[in-house]
Amino acid sequence: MTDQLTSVSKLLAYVLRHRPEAVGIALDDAGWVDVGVLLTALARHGRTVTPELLDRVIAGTDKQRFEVQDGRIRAAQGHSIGVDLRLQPATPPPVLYHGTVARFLASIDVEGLQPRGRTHVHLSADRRTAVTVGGRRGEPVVLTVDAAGMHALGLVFHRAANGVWLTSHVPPRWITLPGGRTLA
Ligand code: HQG
Repeated sequence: MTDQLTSVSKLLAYVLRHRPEAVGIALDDAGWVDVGVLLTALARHGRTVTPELLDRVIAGTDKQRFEVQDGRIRAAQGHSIGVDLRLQPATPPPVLYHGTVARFLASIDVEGLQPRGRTHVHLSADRRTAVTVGGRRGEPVVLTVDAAGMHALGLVFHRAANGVWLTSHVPPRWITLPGGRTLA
């Protein structure tokens, strides 16, 4: 992505996941806002984004962070504000991955994976994505999650429109460290 696309993508992620009020808009309870309302609000705050640029950001990000439907836009996942994306519960692949860093492991060992600042724990079906996610914070450590075991026990998973897997908490017993050690 070009610097311009990345910068607009980050701005949209901030507004649509975390702080719509920063540009004076409100999201509906499923996280949507009218595209025209969003662009007008951004322009009013000195961040003009043309419809053409918006289209390029939506199409061109490394992962499909934004969904557009019927003239409305929302972030596909990653929210810290309480939206209900109305995703159906889904059967996850047997194994999912979570990228983190070594300094969080002692706490994860005790608490499992917590959503922290977001509404859900984020998991990926492929290890490579988890390497990238963990790598945002330092040397990545990829945890393996026994999603089949969790699902069999009735713990609920959702798959966001961009393929990211979401769940509310991963207790330690379902987590395996890179060397094969199981937590808890
Ligand atoms: C860690 C990005 C201590 C967790 C990515 C992570 C992703 C704990 C951090 C998406 C913990 C939360 C989400 C515990 C979890 N004790 N640390 N009990 N439980 N953690 O950013 O998964 O590029 O909220 O390991 O690509 O890193 O923005 O979650 O390190 O898909 O589109 O607490 O954000 O997407 O950090 O990333 P985050 P994440 P975008």
